[in-house]
Amino acid sequence: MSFNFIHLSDLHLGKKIKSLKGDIDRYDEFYNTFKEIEYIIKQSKCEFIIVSGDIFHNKLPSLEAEELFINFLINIYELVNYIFIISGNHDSDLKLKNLNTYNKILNKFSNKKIIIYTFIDLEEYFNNNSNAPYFEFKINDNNVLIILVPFIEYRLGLKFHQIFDIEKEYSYSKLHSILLNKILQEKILNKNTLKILVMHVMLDEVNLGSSESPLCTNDIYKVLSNDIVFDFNYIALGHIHRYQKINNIHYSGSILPLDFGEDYPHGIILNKVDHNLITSEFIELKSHKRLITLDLKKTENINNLIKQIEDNKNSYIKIKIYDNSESIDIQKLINFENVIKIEKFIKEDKNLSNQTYELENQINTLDFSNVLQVYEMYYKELKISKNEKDLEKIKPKLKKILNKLEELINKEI
Ligand SMILES: [Mn+2]
Repeated sequence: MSFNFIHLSDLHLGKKIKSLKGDIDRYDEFYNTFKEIEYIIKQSKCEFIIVSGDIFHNKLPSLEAEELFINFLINIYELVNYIFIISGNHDSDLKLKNLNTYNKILNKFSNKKIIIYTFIDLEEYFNNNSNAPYFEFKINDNNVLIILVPFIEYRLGLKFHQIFDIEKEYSYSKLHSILLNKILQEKILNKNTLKILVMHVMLDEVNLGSSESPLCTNDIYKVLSNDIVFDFNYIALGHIHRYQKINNIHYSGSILPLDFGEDYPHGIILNKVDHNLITSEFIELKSHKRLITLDLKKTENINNLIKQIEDNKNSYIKIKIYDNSESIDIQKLINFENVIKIEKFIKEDKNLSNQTYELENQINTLDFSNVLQVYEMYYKELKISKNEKDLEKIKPKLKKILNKLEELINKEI
């Protein structure tokens, strides 16, 4: 007997786009995207759904964001038997646990289940042996085992070093491997069991999607695929916003583009299981707007640029212009409703590479009142410094950021 399940991730409900016309709320796009997903769930007759983290963009989501998610759960509740959810780096564990209240109410009327697993549960499991991170159930004659490992903040991961009495120098990646070993130890794995692992991590070989939090895509957070593979039939990952598949490891990506770096297909993964053989299909979601970047260097002249703005009425547009570009009537560009961002690049040092040039411009226009933005710059800087030789030239600016950062932190404390 065969059955289906769906894997989705990185919803980031409540994420807004900053624009020169104010913050753009994307409630309608999220709403329509959920309608699309609900339709796919209904059509494909799924047994269960996996959501691998980052439900809400903010730790304190707005009422609208919460309403979107609760309505989604209610709408799919009768269509599937189980909904598995883990927390991602953007989620507040307590906020997600609160959703269990709705679950309890819904459970009164049926025996379907929503299982929400956060770091709090994982800690409890290893401390008190309660709240196990695995769930076993039967679908017809098939045994299914789901293992849920929520996002572990680096600093909090150190707690497990004490619990297991493992050496301090164990890496974040090794820690995941040890956790999985401990969890799997308790299971007698039957050959006929379909084994699925759900996690919110950055693998060493991924292709980043652009708007993942820079704090959590730092090298220390890298997990080696060899450390987590074991013999799972399907590994359902979240955290990276670009859909990708490495053997049996799947990132479904974010359900819609979250910033201008994410102009690529977004969707969910529909899986058909037949005798423990899984066939996966990426289904693209289309009810969101695209976030398009138009670069005057590429469009060559202003007339082409304007034509492209007009041709893409239903997209959000960012325009890149340069100090050496022909004199441009910026107000005329801003008047187009779909133009929401204009970036002007000023090249101070002609020998800088384009990447460093962009970075330098970002530093020049940086608003130091925003501590988080300062952090982001710092980490972006770290990433670029590895493959760029001209770091020396922007080091004074980096120093400026660090000084400012120190100043801000002192003020905050
Ligand atoms: Mn995410």
